[in-house]
Amino acid sequence: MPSRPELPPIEAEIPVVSAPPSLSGGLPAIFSATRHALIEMGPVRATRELLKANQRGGFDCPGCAWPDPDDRRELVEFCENGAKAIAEEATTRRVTPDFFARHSIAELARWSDHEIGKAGRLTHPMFLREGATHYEPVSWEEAFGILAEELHALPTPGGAIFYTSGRASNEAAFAYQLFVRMFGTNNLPDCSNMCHESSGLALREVLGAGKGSVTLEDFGHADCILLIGQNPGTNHPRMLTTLQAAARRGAQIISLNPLLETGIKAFIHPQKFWTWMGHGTPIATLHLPVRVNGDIAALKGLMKAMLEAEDLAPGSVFDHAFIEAHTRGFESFIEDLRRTPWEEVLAASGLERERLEAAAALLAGSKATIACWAMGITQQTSAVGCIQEVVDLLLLRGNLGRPGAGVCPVRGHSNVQGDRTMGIFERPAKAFLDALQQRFGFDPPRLPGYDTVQAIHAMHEGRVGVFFALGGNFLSATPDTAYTAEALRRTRLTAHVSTKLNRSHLVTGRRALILPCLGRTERDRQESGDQIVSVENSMGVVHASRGNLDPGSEHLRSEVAIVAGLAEATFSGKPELRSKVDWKAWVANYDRIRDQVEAVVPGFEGYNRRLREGGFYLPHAVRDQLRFDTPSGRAEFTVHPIPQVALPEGGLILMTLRSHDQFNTTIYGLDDRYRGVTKGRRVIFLNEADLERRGLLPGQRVDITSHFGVETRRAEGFLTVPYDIPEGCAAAYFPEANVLVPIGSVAAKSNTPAYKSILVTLAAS
Ligand SMILES: Nc1nc2c(c(=O)[nH]1)N[C@H]1C(S)=C(S)[C@@H](COP(=O)(O)OP(=O)(O)OC[C@H]3O[C@@H](n4cnc5c(=O)[nH]c(N)nc54)[C@H](O)[C@@H]3O)O[C@H]1N2
Ligand SMILES: Nc1nc2c(c(=O)[nH]1)N[C@H]1C(S)=C(S)[C@@H](COP(=O)(O)OP(=O)(O)OC[C@H]3O[C@@H](n4cnc5c(=O)[nH]c(N)nc54)[C@H](O)[C@@H]3O)O[C@H]1N2
Ligand SMILES: [Mo]
Repeated sequence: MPSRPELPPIEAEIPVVSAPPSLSGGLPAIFSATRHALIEMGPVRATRELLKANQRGGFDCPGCAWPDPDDRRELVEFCENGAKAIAEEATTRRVTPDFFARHSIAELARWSDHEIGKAGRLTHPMFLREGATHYEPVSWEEAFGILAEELHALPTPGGAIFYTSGRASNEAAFAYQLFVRMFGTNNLPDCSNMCHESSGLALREVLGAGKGSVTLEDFGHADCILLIGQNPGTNHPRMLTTLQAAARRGAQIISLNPLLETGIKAFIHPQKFWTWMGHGTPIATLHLPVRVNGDIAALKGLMKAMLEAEDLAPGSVFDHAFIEAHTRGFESFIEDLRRTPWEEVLAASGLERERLEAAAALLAGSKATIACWAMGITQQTSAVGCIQEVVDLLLLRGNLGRPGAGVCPVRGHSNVQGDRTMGIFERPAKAFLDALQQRFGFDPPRLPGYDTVQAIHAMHEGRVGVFFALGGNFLSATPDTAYTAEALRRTRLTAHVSTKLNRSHLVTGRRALILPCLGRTERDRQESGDQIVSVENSMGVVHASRGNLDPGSEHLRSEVAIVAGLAEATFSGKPELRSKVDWKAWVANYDRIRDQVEAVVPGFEGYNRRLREGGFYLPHAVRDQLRFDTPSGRAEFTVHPIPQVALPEGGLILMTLRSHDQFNTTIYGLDDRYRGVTKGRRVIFLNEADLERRGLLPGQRVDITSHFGVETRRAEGFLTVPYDIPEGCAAAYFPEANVLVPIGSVAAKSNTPAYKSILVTLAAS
């Protein structure tokens, strides 16, 4: 087989499969977290760091965007996966110039993602010359010079793309988008395009605000919590504490998910020692094992059952006063619901009517309901419509803008929400650009830029000279890995600001740069002293983060300093732009950046002061005032058809998901303890009936072919794992399965890759 450096190599070792456990947290969580930390950091550094995560005066945990309790005093806000994320960054291993001299990029590409990640922290800026086989060290000044040279060589500013991953701080993000817009483009794709784009867009359309409308406190008042397409045990472990408290209070929790994820089954808090041996608090009151992409049908089923109850006793289920006062489109919505046949609901959702009715009864009896969701529904072709159906469901009982009720898209990256607030967006609002123009005295570009998928197409078509990334692992996170690799190779220069080595450094433009930066855990010392940065969590709380560890190398620069260096080099021959911002002064003291944010972005009054006082909530019209900033001034009921899936002969619908031992493309280890798979990741989870039907055995290697129109894509050597998953559905891990995701298969409107609806067929390897 020809070598494909863009793909993770097929593992030699055979994964081991056992029954998934029924409990999450508890002793195994403590052991797993501590082991990772000790291996990566050594005992002293490990203990010091783990105790500082999410504590006042410490750093924001890079693990996820779940909020901390407002008083942030409880030591319990430590979690297994947060510990792994910290260990990954605070590792004592180093990727030095000597490492790059010893290993060619061709050799590194044959390493697994796990091995690449374990190599350690990057220490020096590195350069890959045209045609070279090895990276070599460069000075920061040379690196900025190369970037400026390539940027100046572009025919138009639109020939450059500036990607962002969601770990960048508010300060770095604000400086970065300003530089990019002064350079002359809105080509600011970000990881959000692949993540909660569908949520932001759906919520803006129907509620006028694209963010979640609940606070952590609301979970203390909810009667019912809907968890849709989310695996909190693995991806937002601290959320389990919140859910556990709600369950103990008697709140009902309904999970809508093809899988009954272990974290949802039950949870023993890893730090409440006295419950270690107990049975945990049962978390999912009711589990609805929906078919992949069956959520619109399921939601319609829930609402139909509520409508039938309402018809029997008018006024007993729907909140007519709320509907009358605050919404639009109720009648046509109800008409459509009546016309939707139960048979279609049941066939498309794969659920039994009784179960839907039982869940509907819980929803109808709940005085306050919160709906939470994540990638299970945002990465479907009909994601935007599906999220709007979730809103319909809440509107029926007035579940918005009051305690214990509202929408809760659970964000992933720890500052993905903040980056958007700071203007990392390819389609910025006019008001935001006007504010930039007024404050900085330049004409920001007004045409929309490329989102992530458009960026890949543009590179593929040869329209892009420079690809720059502030964090992330673009090659492995994006869909259609082989196509994206071709796209990146057609650029003149790829440059990555990174903490760790990843596959995107190995599949490059004609030339490539690695710019190593400080991580969250590290002290950021500048001219005016140690700096703090700030981040915004999933619930719109802005707070400070301060790293305390010695930097991994003396050559690392902060993201703010790297953006500033890039801006200075790029604008050095352009005094009219040069004079707009004193970049050096911004680096010397980040308070100055925050003063500018305060002047440009609404809600940041007294930014520096309030940050030091412990943080603050950004305003939210729905949450604070029950105000809907839609064109009609009302919340909109909307109608969305049940998606029709045309499976190929013998086909399955495949979702790609995260194991318990990874953070996106960073593979911590080869175990998915919660799903009973260890020592390997190249597996495909299937219903036993589907195995039998295809004459396949458990533990057999299969090749997967994905189908999109006439196009096919292939991934080889996946081990079959019989699993409790609805018939006709399958699951495999991200990023191994990304090569199967067709670049053209995206969500309507949000253009988010449909990572969770890949039509596939299987054949024995
Ligand atoms: N440890 C750890 N923490 C993380 C991350 C990580 O990789 N590791 N990643 C971070 C990021 S960036 C994000 S966005 C979040 C992601 O957090 P999640 O969204 O929880 O992540 P996924 O693993 O993609 O899981 C999606 C869930 O959706 C379900 N699902 C798939 N298809 C469907 C469907 O059609 N309908 C329904 N109802 N459910 C479906 C799957 O069974 C799975 O339980 O986590 C963040 N936190
Ligand atoms: N098939 C499939 N694909 C998916 C998904 C899926 O569910 N299925 N999920 C999608 C989602 S939700 C997301 S958010 C994207 C994630 O896409 P990305 O955000 O692009 O990917 P990550 O794997 O989080 O990026 C990891 C890299 O970030 C760098 N890094 C870590 N910390 C820092 C830091 O502090 N600063 C800087 N500058 N760099 C740092 C390290 O070098 C590390 O290698 O992937 C998407 N891709
Ligand atoms: Mo994400």
